[in-house]
Amino acid sequence: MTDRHAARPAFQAAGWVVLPSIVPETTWCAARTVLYALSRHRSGWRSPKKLHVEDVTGVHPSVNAMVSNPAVTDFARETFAEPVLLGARFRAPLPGYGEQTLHTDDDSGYSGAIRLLTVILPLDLFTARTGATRVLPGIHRDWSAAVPLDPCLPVDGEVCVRAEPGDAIIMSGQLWHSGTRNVSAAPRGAVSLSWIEPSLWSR
Ligand SMILES: O=C(O)CCC(=O)C(=O)O
Repeated sequence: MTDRHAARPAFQAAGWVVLPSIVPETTWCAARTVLYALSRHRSGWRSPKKLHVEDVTGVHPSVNAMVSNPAVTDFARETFAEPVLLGARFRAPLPGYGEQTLHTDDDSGYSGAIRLLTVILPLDLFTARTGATRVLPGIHRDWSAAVPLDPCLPVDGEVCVRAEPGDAIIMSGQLWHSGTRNVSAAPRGAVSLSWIEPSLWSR
């Protein structure tokens, strides 16, 4: 967990950082209730492994408040010349699921200036038990050779990100990361945002 002033250098060194307690409890509690209800009760395609709402923009004022969180928006403004919020989704891996092969959200071969920020806003505790995100710190290190195909195998150097509802986990699009298996008895929900620098995606 990082204090606000140390967040930028920590992010630059490791490619990820946690901004603690940036969403008020009343906001994330209301958003959590809305998003769990929406993901469970709407019609349409459903995954047996996770609850999800692909686009959460405009669904409720509390969700809008999370999506437009000022601390996250400021972080995007400090990172990019002309930041654009590309998308906001809700995902909650169900008990027994959530493990993923380590991946980057940007093209794993891309080594230019940062052009994608992934922001995860937990709505439940992120711990090793609930299937927290794991990261391989250091965006300039090529981890591709170390990444096992089996998503449950740990990798030397990985960090399991502990975070609480109200925090924001901010990751470079070039950071290797993945969800891990949720071995708790409840879903592990979060809103995730994609912020981009459009000028670096136009070529
Ligand atoms: O569930 C997580 O913690 C990470 C999710 C993720 O990396 C993805 O869906 O691409």
